[in-house]
Amino acid sequence: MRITVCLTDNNRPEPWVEGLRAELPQAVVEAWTPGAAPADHAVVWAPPQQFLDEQHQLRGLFNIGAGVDALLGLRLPPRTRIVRLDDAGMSVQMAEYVCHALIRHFREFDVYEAEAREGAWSYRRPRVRGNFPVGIMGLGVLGQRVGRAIAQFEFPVRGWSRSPRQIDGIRCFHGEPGLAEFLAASRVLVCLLPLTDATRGILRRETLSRLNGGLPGGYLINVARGAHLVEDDLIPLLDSGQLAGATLDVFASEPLAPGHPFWRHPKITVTPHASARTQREESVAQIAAKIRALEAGADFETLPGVVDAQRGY
Ligand code: NDP
Ligand code: OXD
Repeated sequence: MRITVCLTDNNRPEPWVEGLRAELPQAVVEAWTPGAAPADHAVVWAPPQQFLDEQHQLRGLFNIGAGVDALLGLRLPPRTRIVRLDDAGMSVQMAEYVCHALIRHFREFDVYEAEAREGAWSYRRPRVRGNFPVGIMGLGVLGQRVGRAIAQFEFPVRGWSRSPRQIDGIRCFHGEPGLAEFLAASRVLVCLLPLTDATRGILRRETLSRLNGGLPGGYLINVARGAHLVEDDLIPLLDSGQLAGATLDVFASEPLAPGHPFWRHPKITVTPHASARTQREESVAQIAAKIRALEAGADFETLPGVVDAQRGY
């Protein structure tokens, strides 16, 4: 069995090659170079089209992230199946990030930080958490973990998915018909959707204005993909007060350009696509276990994280 590793965006292939060699000693594992021998499986992040054109015999294309939008934009060999990371240490990080952003906003720690810098000793009036229902778009591996973490802080939690879901502690909505009600019932909106044709641009003036029953004071946390947000719609909503603020980890173009208005807007907090980083050791172990199962005769459909290319996630 041959495994090739092709990573872009500053991800070094060497540690992945070493890790996979240690986990799968019977396999030939190499970093991809143009013209390399065809492999049975590949471990990738945003590979170039040339890679897929050359590697026409691939069975498994193992993505070292959860989102596969970059892969679905490419022409894949006909029998290749995409397998994404299934949590692999990301959901707990996502829960930390979202809880931090939510609590920082709810408890007004950003205001305290600014006042402390001025040497000001002043209290904010306590807010009522029942008035801050949190809506999570996407109730998959990450969305459910985030929902559980938020519920521990006793915020009301709502969730929205494509198909109906029943999850303890989360009031669930689904599909297009459930979207308006979900948004109206949420004040803080967390986006944890995959980027697909159906979800691109879903965070826009019309949807964001529905938060909090249409009243001012909604808050956006986008940790999914930049293209979920119509960037030009956000600043007018913040400047008019319809939205109280936004924490953004992902952007239409990354890295965020130096002059982009999001950097300096007082109601926007920017982080550099850092909410949930791939944990290499855990991910190598997960991918190796899936390759072992396939080589032992398992069907792709039995593996967690196999992508349905039609659905787009
Ligand atoms: P999952 O595939 O486990 O979950 C996706 C969820 O989105 C499901 O609940 C699904 O609904 C729902 N969904 C998909 N399409 C629609 C739609 N059209 N309408 C309503 N709901 C929809 O994904 P993960 O939780 O593992 O990851 C989510 C995303 O998070 C990734 O795709 C990636 O883009 C992003 N991410 C960002 C990171 C970062 O560092 N910023 C790190 C990791 C991931 P259903 O339950 O019905 O299938
Ligand atoms: C992912 C990411 O999809 O890091 O895993 O964005």
